[in-house]
Amino acid sequence: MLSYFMNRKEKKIKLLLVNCEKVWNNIPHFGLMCLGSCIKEKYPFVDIKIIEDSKPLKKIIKYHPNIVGFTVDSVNYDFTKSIAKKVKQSIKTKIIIGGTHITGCPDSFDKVFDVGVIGEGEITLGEIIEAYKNDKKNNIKNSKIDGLVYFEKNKLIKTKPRKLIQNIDQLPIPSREFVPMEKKYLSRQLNLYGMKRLTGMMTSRGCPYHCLHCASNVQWGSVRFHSVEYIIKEIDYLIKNYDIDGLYFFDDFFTAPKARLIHLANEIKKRGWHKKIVFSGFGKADLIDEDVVKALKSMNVKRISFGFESFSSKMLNYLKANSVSVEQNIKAIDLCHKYGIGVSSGFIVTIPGETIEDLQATYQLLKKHPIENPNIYILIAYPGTKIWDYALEKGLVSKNMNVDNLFTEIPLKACFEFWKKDRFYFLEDRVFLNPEKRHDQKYLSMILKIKLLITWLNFKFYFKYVLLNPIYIYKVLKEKKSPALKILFFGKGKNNQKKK
Ligand code: B12
Ligand code: SF4
Repeated sequence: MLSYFMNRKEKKIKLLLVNCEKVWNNIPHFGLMCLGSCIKEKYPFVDIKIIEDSKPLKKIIKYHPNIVGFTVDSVNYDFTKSIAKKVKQSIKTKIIIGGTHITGCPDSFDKVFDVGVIGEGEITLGEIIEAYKNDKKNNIKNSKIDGLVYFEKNKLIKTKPRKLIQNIDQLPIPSREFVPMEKKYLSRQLNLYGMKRLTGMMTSRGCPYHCLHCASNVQWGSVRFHSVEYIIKEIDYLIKNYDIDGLYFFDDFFTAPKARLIHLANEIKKRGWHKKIVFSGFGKADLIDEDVVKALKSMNVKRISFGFESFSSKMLNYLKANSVSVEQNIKAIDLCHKYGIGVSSGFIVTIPGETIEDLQATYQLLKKHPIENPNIYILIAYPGTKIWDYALEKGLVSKNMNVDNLFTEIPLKACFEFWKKDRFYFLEDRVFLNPEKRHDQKYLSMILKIKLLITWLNFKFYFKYVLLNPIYIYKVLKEKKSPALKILFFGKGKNNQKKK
């Protein structure tokens, strides 16, 4: 009898899903939770564990899984490769890679991984596990599995593209049981708008727009929505299990479709959740009107994030392929403010062809229409995007480059260093997509002027919340060696300090 149970135990496959996280984050990785939940539902013989850690090596080796699955955005690719190499040297295991980077740039696939998963991962990962289980040598390189990339005798093989899951309501609710919600994620809160237990979720996959810089539709191809019933089930699960009081919708634009939003707002009100939970999420300005903002207000949305990118029409039209205008963006700010909803947005600089006048337009309009939580980023070419193709053509990027430097932040320290040393030190190791302006001091100082305005607006917004939350300050200081903080303040993460 004992040997029967031991044999059964031996047959369990240990699957470890890893995010070598770089950004200090209070939201667990959705992709990994989706994969874990799906595999748990369909393959009870698999033991699943998720690790999110910027130093995951010891934990991986100690756990000694049969299969390790890394999730990788471009900024994590080089670091993850180095971890995978050490894992291979230490234990016998199969290593899979999935996520946005390998989906956008399968040609950068490295031999340290056994296979790469391109695109949506739930079904592909299931088939990999079956292949592992059924093959005597646990071979997972299998031409019959769609959506794979791997090396076979030094030749890079890409199998047929994986078809998208059409009805995403079929997927189980991403289970947070695999991650330390209480100990790690829910305890990293800033008490913003009084929220102490904030988390996130997604109500759709993909975006129908085709902005030149964005990797969203590289990843998803087409857009699919969860039904209101599914969303309500997930919120209910989060309230019952984690007593959340804040919820961020990470969809590319959760305010659409309008009918779904209004239906959702009504269901939330019916349950009284608008009195308990502060909501926020992403919107697209061309889809915002008075009805939408009223629905947002009624369900207790306190802040909406947009991608305004630039207040120069020329730059905006270029990046967003004419899908939204500066006027629509300003109108969205005014409408949100009219209903007491805060606005946050990213602004992008170093766009090809951008002039000092374009930057001035952003500076002036932002001063005139201040928003609560703006951010500024340098333009980055992510694999698979149109900007990537442009940069490839100009010889600014390549599939074998060190993608660790594809970081968008302009560190605060740059503002001080620039005046001190008269140079833009943090840009030295970045891809600069507006090369003519790389050494134009006036252009660069205009960027810093916008950065300072943005820092000031954020300071005004966050000050009261930070003051209210000394525990948060303590935690940030405790984690001050974390890669995320280094990137925000100094422009270099722990993971990308060692250059090749
Ligand atoms: C939410 C989000 C965040 C959140 C992450 C929250 C969290 N913990 O998950 C935050 C705000 C922290 C964030 C940060 C950043 N993000 Co972000 N983010 C997103 C967003 C909006 C959704 C991602 C998501 O959850 N998707 C849903 C899940 C289900 O999909 P998924 O994770 O891709 O996983 C699926 C597949 O990829 C695959 N898969 C993924 N991993 C694996 C692993 C294995 C083993 C297998 C088999 C399959 C597999 O299967 C999964 C299920 O189908 C996307 C845009 C988008 N719409 O996709 C950008 C996006 C992923 N982010 C992006 C970027 C650039 C960043 C930052 C670098 C931004 C910065 N400030 O510099 C940081 C880097 C974070 C890091 N890796 O350290 C880019 C990535 C481009 C690229 N090529 O790398 C995207 C695509 C945005 C864009 N418009 O271009 N982000
Ligand atoms: S930038 Fe926003 S609107 Fe444009 S494609 Fe990406 S997610 Fe969609």
